[in-house]
Amino acid sequence: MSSVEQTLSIIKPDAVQRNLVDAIKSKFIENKLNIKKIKKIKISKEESAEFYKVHQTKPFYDGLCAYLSSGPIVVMILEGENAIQKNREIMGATDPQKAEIGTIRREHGISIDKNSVHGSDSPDNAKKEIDFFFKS
Ligand code: IDP
Ligand code: MG
Repeated sequence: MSSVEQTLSIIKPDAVQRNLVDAIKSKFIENKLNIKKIKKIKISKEESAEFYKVHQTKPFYDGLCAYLSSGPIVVMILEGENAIQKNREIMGATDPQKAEIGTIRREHGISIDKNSVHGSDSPDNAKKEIDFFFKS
């Protein structure tokens, strides 16, 4: 059965700064995730805090919000079969050291906080996160 989904991907500041945007986009395209929309933006600390609100009780929340708003990011809508789960697999585990070989985080991530990419983790969050960045 076919289940074409959309998910939100973010290339985080560490990866944009290191010129990894094209390498990361290629990973998605190779894995049959189509880039439906893409834009490079810089968000405010307040927008970052709103985006990561689900993590507000975590000890790393303040650092996380400061980090995502620290420099330009690239946000994308990815579309394809099982796009949400597939993107999570292509990204790899949150901690680059624990991510499988060949994943974006294993190849490019610097640390658990500077782990190069974000990807929605469920259909509900994918919809919310796509609306957050692309609702006109
Ligand atoms: P995910 O990005 O793999 O979905 P989440 O648990 O949703 O991981 O965490 C969101 C982001 O918060 C991670 O991508 C990472 O940048 C950061 N993060 C998660 N756990 C830690 C931690 O223990 N220390 C510092 N940053 C963390
Ligand atoms: Mg998450």
